[in-house]
Amino acid sequence: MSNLTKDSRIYIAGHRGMVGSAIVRKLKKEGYTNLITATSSELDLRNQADTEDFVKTNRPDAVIIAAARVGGILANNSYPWQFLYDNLMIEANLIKAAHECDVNNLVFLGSSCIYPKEALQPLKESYLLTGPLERTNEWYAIAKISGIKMCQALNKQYGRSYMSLMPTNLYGPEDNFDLKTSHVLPAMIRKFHEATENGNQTVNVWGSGKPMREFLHVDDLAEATVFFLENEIDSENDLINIGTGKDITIKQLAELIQRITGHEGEINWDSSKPDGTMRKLMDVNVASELGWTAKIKLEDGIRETYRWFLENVESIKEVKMAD
Ligand code: GFB
Repeated sequence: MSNLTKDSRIYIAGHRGMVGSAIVRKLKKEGYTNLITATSSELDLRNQADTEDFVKTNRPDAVIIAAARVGGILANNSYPWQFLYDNLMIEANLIKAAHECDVNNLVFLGSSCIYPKEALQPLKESYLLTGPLERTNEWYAIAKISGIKMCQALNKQYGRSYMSLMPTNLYGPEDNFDLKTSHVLPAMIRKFHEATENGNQTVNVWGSGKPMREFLHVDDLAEATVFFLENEIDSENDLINIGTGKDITIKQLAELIQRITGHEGEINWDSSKPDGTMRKLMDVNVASELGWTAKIKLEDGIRETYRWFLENVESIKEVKMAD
């Protein structure tokens, strides 16, 4: 990556989602003036011809792939076809169009669920494809692994330097707060908030509370994306983990959010819902050796996200899939 100037043309695919909108905010803050975006009604990234036309017409100098079909454990488990097909098509169309239009800079965003379920912890980049995946999200994981491999194939065969960044579980403003499709952190913010409003009702949360998760504020990911876009990275590092290197149990997360929202009732664990993988802590040494580390502390990030939730509580959409 490199040779970008503040007037370089940067296409952010998925700019309305939590990740894409954070990247747009960060790029604007850094003074980039030529940002290219399209909503899903203007451009369906699953359509190859339309995606190629869009990239050809707009001639970006850089492409950031933040567009994806995303969701929490239940959505992943319930919609295997959409999570596999939509993500494969979005990535294949964008990566191919970028290559054919001779776009030099490309960042592909994935997820920590690409690593094997039983891999050693913390998860190093080199553990990719060393064992079976977690069943609740193997469809999404296989699509994201394919995106990494598409970038690596172009790097190997055509000398591209397309980069894949793998963030851990993300949260922040613009997250999906729909209780059926969301991830745990926004779901808990909403559940504890609503239970508190309704006289400290019991809060139902899923699984055993024992799994451990690492949480990264989306503004940290946006900073990492811009950092790796701007800095020339050795071709050996075309897959980089982006996380905090620290995790907590789901039970600890529930207690933290309970405290932040001021809830004074009981917590009930619904064991009919899946736990998913027991642990997926990122090894973040490669990113930190290259000069980037996460800055936002979990409690500060949750407080800020809760403020955003309160400001937007009326308009929070029922179902929000990234576009
Ligand atoms: O965040 P989450 O949905 O996804 O769930 P994953 C994390 C853990 O929180 C699981 C528990 O053990 C859930 O059972 N949990 C407790 C809850 N209460 C709730 C709740 O109210 N809602 C939700 N959603 N969970 C996803 C993958 O896995 O993480 C994706 O499915 C992707 O592919 C994403 O990798 C980052 O962390 O298990």
